[in-house]
Amino acid sequence: MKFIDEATIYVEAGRGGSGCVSFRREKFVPRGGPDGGDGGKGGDVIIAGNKDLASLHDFRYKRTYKAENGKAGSGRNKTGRDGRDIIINVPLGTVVSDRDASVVLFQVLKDGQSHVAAGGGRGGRGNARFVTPTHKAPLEFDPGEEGEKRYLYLDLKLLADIGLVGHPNAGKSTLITRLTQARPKVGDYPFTTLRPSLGVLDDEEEEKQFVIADIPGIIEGASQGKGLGLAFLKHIERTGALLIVLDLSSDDVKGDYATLMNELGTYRDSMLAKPRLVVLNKADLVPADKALRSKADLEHSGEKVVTVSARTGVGLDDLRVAISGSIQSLKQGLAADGAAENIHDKVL
Ligand SMILES: Nc1nc2c(ncn2[C@@H]2O[C@H](COP(=O)(O)OP(=O)(O)OP(=O)(O)O)[C@@H](O)[C@H]2O)c(=O)[nH]1
Ligand SMILES: [Mg+2]
Repeated sequence: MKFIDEATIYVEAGRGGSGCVSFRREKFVPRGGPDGGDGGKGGDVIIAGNKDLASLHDFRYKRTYKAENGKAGSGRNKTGRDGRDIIINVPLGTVVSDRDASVVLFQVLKDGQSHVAAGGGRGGRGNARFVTPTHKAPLEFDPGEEGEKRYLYLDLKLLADIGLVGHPNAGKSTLITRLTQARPKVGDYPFTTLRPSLGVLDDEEEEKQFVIADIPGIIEGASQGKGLGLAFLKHIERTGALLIVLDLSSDDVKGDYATLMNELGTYRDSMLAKPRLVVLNKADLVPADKALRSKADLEHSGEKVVTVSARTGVGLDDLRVAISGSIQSLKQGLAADGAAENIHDKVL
């Protein structure tokens, strides 16, 4: 099944109920005072975060959402019932914009967080409201107000603390299976991963958890649309840190690194500003001196480097420690900035 992370929907709030024109009828009172009630408010269209959703797949089939209209008022000053709201559930990380995606309206980051995407119209006033000392039997009333209607563009950007980036086949998915309980497909061919997935890394010492995102591999020219392009990078756009995964058995590890950095920077400068850790993977396939040389090269470029074999497990403990260290310092940096504690709040 294709992973759906974009959708355009149409939402329409309910219109307000009409006000009522009515006069009291009582025995022996041929024409009582006005008693037409107000109309009820139209229902709102509400967008709410739901942690159990993982994609925008549902929106392929249902694209129009209408809330109920308010009911008309009635005699005896009875106000019409409000229209029922409609709640649209979206996965956490959904960014909601106007139709052409030019203005971000809000983003949904927490379970249960809700926003009114289209407000219901006000109910109209009944004739009882139009009474004045000189106008005792009004026939006026307001029709209900129109509900808001608009197109919305939904863009899912997964929420994770750490993003894995690397060329296809570098071992990103193997790595996430070793660090977390996530089980993405692993294959000895490029572009095994076709959709992003998330895993949770338990940091037992700090009693914290980090969410790691695995995305499809990136190749040279990805910014021009080669391979799967850079579209999946949006899922790690909001992560606090990156793990750059390189294959030690490649002929040109440093060149691979340069290509990746170039593609990341082309996508967005901010990708290169994130704290990162370089993971040299597949150490089991190369002689120790080659691994050491690659490590020294990259350290020379100012990188923090950890050498591992996702297959044999060598170096994974060091990697866990390094991850937890870099995330801790990131969190401290954010706290010092007076920013929110949770790095999920550091968005856009
Ligand atoms: N020898 C060895 N093979 C590895 C290691 N890590 C991963 N592999 C193998 O490398 C191949 C690619 O692994 P994946 O984890 O699918 O690579 P990926 O980076 O997720 O690839 P894409 O999803 O295509 O981008 C698989 O055959 C893995 O078994 C390692 O440390 N040593
Ligand atoms: Mg993969």
